[in-house]
Amino acid sequence: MKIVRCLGLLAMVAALATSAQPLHPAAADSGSHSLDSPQMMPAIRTASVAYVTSSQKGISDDSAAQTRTANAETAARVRDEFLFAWNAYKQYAWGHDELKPLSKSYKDWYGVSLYMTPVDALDTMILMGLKTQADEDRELIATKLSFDQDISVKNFEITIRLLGGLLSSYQLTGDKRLLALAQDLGNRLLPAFNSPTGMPYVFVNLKTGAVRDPNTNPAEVGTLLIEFGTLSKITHNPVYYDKAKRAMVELYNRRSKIGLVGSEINIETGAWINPSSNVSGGIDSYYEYLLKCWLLFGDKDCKRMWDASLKALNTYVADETATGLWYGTVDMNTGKQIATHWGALDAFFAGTLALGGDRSRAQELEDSSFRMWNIAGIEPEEIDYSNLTITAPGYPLRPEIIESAYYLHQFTNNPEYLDMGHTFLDALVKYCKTDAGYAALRSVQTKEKEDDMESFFLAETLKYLYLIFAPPDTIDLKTTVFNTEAHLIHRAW
Ligand code: DMJ
Repeated sequence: MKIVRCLGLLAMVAALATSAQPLHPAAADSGSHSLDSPQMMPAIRTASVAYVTSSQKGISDDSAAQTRTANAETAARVRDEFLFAWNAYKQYAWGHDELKPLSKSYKDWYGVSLYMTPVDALDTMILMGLKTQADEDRELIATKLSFDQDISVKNFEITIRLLGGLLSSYQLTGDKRLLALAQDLGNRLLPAFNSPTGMPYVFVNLKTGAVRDPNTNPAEVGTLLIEFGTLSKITHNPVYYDKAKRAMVELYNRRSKIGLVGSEINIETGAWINPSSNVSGGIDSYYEYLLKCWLLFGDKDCKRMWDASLKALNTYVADETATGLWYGTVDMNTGKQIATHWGALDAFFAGTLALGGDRSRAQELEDSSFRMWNIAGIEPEEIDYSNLTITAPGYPLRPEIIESAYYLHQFTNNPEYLDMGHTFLDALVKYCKTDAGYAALRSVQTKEKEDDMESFFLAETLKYLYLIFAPPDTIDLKTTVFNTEAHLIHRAW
C-alpha cells in the first residue's frame, strides 16, 4: 500500500523532471505564488501501537499478523523509552534547553532558555499519542517561550529545531500560538540573509538583528527552505521562501565545474575557503533539502539542482570498495580523493537516496553504515572505511542511520531493517541509558558516557526508531516531508 503510494510520488516526480540548467535566483520559480489556506495535518495516525493488548497477541498464527504484533510491542517499547527520557528532562531540566543526564542538571545554549527540548520533542509526543505530555508541553511553550532576547543564535540550528518544530506542531494541533511564535522567530532570523550574496551569516541577534560570522558551510546555507518556505505557505508572505531559496541557489551556482560544492565558503565574497567535498556534516542536509524541497513544494529548480548534484556525487564521491559502498571526500574542483572517511552524520544519505528513488545504492549504503555501527556495538562518529577503523569515537545519540533504516523499511518492507531497528534499540538501552534519561558516549570503544542528551534524541532518534515499528501507514510520505530535525511538515498547499 505504502510502496504503491511512494511509487506514485516517484512517477509524478519523474514526469515533472526537467533538464539541468544554470539557475538564477531572480528567475527561479519560488512556487510562492500558489498559497493556499493553512490546513491542519490529517496525514498521520497516532499511536495505534498503544492499543495492542495481551489478549490480542497471538490472535492469528499468520506470520504477517505475528510480525505486526511484535512490531507493535517494539514500538510501544520505544515509546516507553521516550517517556523515560522525557520524564527525566521534566524532573531535572524543566523549562531549560537540554537535560544533562549524568549531573542531573540542565544547560541553556545561550544563557537563557529557548525551550529546545520541549519544542524538538513535541511532534514526537503527538505522533506517539502521548496526549497528556503533549498538552502540557505545548502549554509550556505557548506561555513561556519568548524570542525577544538579546542573544546571537545560530541561524541553522534555530531554524531546523525551533522553526521546524513550531511549524510541525502548529500543523498537527492548529494551536495558533505556535504559529505566532514561528512567525515571530522567522522575522527575527530574516536579517541573517542580509549579505552581499544573499547567503546567510552564521549568527543573528534575535533582538537587534546584528549578524556575524561570514564563513559558513553548505548545510548552514542550504538547509533553511523547508522551514522558511513552509512559513511562507502558511502566512501567505513569500519573503521567507524567497530569501531561503535565493541562499540555496546562490550556493548551487558556486558549484565547481564538475558539479560539487566545498565544505567552507565566505558568504560576503562568495569564495570557497575549503574545497573538500563529501556528504558529511557541514554539507549533508544541503543535499537533503534539494530533494525534499522538490517533494514538498514541487519547486522544479530544486529538482534540477538535486538531479545535477546527485550525478556529480555518484560520479566523483561514491566509492565502491572491498568494504562496501561509501561516499568519501574529494577535491571539489578535480574530483581527486582526499580521504576515506564515513561517519554517523553521513548515514542520512542512504535514506535520501531511497527517498530520491535509488533504492539499490541506498540499501548498499545502509549496509555499510550498519557495518560501521557494528565495529564497536554502537555507532562511532567517524571511521576510515578503507580498513574499518574508528577515527572519532564519540556517539552523541545521533539518528541518521535509524532514519535511513526507517525509509528503507517503508520502501522495501524488508525485515532486515526491523532487525537493524532491534540492534539500535538494544544498544541504546544497553550503553546510553542512565537513571536520568539517556547520555551521549564519549567513546564507543570504552562506552564512557558524557553529560549530554541533545534535543535531537527526542526529535529524531526515538521518532525514527518508533516509526520503523509503527504501522506502515502511520506517516503518508506522499504528503509529508521530514525536515532535517525530523519535524513532520504536511504538504497542505
Ligand atoms: C540534527 O540536528 C540534524 O539531523 C542535523 O541535520 C544534523 N545533526 C543533528 C543530528 O545528528
